[in-house]
Amino acid sequence: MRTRTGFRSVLAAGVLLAGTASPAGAQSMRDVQQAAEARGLTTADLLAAAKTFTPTGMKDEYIIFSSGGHSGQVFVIGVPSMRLLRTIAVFTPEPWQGWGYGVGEEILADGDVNGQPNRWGDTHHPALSETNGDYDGQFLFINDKANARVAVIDLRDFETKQIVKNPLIINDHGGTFVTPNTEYVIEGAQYSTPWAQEYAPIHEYREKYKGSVTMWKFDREKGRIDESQSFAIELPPYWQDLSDAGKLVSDGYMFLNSINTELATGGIENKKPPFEAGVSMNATDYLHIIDWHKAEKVYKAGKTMEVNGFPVIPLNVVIEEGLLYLTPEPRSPHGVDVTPKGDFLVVAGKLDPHVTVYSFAKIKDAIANQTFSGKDDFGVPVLDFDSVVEAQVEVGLGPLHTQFGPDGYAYTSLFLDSAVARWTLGGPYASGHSEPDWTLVHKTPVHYNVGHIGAAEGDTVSPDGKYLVSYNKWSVDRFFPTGPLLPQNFQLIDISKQGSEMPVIYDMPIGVGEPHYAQIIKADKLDPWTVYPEIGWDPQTQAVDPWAPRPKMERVERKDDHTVEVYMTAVRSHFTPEHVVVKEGDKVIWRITNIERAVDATHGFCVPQFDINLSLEPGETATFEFIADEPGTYPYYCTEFCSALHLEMMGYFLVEPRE
Ligand code: CUK
Ligand code: CUA
Repeated sequence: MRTRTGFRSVLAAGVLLAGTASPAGAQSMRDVQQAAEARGLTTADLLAAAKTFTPTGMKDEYIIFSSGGHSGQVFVIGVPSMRLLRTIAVFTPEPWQGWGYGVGEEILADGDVNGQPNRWGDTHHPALSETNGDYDGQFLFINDKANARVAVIDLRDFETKQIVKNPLIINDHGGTFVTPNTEYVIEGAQYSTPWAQEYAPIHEYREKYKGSVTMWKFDREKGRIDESQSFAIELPPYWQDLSDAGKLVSDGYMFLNSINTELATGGIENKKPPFEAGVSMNATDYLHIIDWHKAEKVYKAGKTMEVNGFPVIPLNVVIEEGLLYLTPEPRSPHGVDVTPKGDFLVVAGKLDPHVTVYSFAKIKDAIANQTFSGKDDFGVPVLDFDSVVEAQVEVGLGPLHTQFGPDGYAYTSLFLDSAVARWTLGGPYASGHSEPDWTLVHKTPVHYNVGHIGAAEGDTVSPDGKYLVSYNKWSVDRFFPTGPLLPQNFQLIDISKQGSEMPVIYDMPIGVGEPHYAQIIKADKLDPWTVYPEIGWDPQTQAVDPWAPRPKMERVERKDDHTVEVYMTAVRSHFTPEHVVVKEGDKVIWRITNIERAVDATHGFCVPQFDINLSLEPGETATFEFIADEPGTYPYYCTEFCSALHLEMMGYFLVEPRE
């Protein structure tokens, strides 16, 4: 709340500073004072502005890659300015980038679901590629929860290169996450269904419905997921949820939390417990502990079954080979996050005010000594809870997700409290901070209902601290009300100081999607191209296209009675050729190269009626095809205001009627 004290403290600070400055300095201090007073700003506000205001030309220190929720896209945001720099079109066509209107259609079509186009996605968990457990800035992966798809984005040009549809499952949620050297992109399932979209009545849930996690092999050389080297692991029909890969001491393992170990099947309309009650009936669900190094060996030894053409390690083999152990997780668990050294796993129970911290060393001991409290209904050994838990830390209501700082602090989002908790990790982390081990240190209120949080490099082996972003679900009263649909609110929190100083320093309304997780990478780890490496570059293959039109080779070429090829170049401020004449019903194969080498000299290209709309970045070549089935006279033109004579950058596409 703003009070008059705020104004007075601005005045006091101003007077203090003015007293020590030169006359010109004193005048500008008075200007600052006046401007602050006129807008009702406190000294805390001025300090926050000084930490975040980014004058023209100054670059951001960190870059956020945020999921876009059911917008199906990824957002790129600078920190600390909190400016939206770009959207990356992924599962959803996007006209500004020319994604899905002549270009990108084949990649989008690879994500078709049994031949049915689904031109949107529900993106939740972006994962940056890692080398030795640290972001390397090369690739970004993201899931689509709605249709269990995974996309690969190349960070040289921030464009989607591949979409793979999981052949086994309908939804995913426990992904994407990568192993420490990006050997695999992990995709945990969510709502159990029979394999491969088969029908089975709900009363056959226990027998026919499946849980799973899919290990997509990543080929870094090719920059693509290699489906032929990928496999899945069958799990009990729980709803596997968020997952994380082990690192350093826990490398070779992965951890998935789960809900609905009750096997609830809903049916409120038939007086059955509704899902929300049925799924939270038990006091605990199961953390899944999976040895993926061993699973990879089992897969390579061929101990798999084929489901819909995809290799799956069946649950009986999973158990026999000791690939999977469970251990209880309290009260509707949501996140599981591995600490930077890989030695602890933090699980938050949405209905438990504590986070539960598991020790990886204790888990290994319990597995070696078979310290089981029993088996689950499907025969999977359950590690004794007390034998593997290191600590339970009371943090507040509705804990969801945890991130880490460099100084032994952990941060947990509190959905119900609308706050971010700072607490201390124990053991080897104790030296980094002055508080006792495993203690809540501070809570910063956020606005409102935080889901995920992201700290700078906060889930790597070496977190940076400094900044944390609270990805809040609701903004309520924070911004001008844009009708009943309000933006979400990303709040930047300064975590550079220890103890209880952890202020919110910026609010960013995010009115383009409903993000879930986001990762924050140091900007200098990214090295994107400013123009494509050579003229005639095809971003879909990341290589020069031998067919790319070049200057002096522009032409319209009739191949046969029903096929015409167009070779076109674009440069400020003309397309060559400027007349393209075809006959009604012709198949038109149109190639176009932007031959510019200047940074940011992007040309757009559209052909009305035929739904063609491209963005051609400097050096880029694109090929699209369509049937000229509507005779007429169509101006094609450049859609990017590229030059003083941009409006003249056009031509006529003439479709002659056939007799
Ligand atoms: S989930 Cu959205 S707040 Cu999909 Cu990662 Cu937890
Ligand atoms: Cu090219 Cu406008």
